[in-house]
Amino acid sequence: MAIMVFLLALLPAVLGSDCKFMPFDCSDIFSSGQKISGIFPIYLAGDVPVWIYCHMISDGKVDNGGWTVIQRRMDGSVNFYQPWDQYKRGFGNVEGEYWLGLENMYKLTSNRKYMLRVDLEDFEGNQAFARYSSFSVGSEADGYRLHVSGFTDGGAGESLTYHNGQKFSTFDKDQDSYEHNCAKLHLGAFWYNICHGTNPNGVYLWGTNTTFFAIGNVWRTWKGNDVSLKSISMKIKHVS
Ligand SMILES: [Ca+2]
Repeated sequence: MAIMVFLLALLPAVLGSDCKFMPFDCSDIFSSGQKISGIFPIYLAGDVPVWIYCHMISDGKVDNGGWTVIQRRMDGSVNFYQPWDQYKRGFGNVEGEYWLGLENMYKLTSNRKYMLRVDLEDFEGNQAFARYSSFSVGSEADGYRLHVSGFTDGGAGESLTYHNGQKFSTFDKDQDSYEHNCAKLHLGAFWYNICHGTNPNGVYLWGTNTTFFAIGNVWRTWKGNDVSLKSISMKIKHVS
């Protein structure tokens, strides 16, 4: 009898730990049956949740699945001209604009293989995307170096491979390949080279602006260096 009571008392704890759904990314959430985009917790280390926006696509094709949104601009509500520490840890609002954080990107992509999709929209309502079959971010010790390859054109053209192999740079941590500071010149933070083909974390300029060179959240091969986009979001999906 005593053993029975003991086992019954233990049951909730056992069930609790066994049954608690702790998805690592939006692919897990999609696989669990959640097919509607929205905000969900993921667990990158232990039982501390990281809240994230999942973009769910059910097309039965290559994009089918849950996409973990690592960066999102949509209304200019968040200041993306932030220092290294913020880009490392992440900032913004999961309901709207945010940067997931380089350390979280490293945790994700060092554990699983991912593809990347970048969705773009201009202020006229035109949409395009670019997809890359491989995406990962290196460790902090390696400057959170970008590894991206395998481009497929969704109408946006190819503006990101120029950044492959670059370390991440912010205005207070210049790791670009230029003699000057790309983050300061282009008012953003990115895997700058000399300096960029796209500037997703640049200034939200509400469309065309030619006053300063390429400071907006631009994607050069789609709308050029002067047209800041209405929305740009970077999202990754587990490749099984
Ligand atoms: Ca430099």
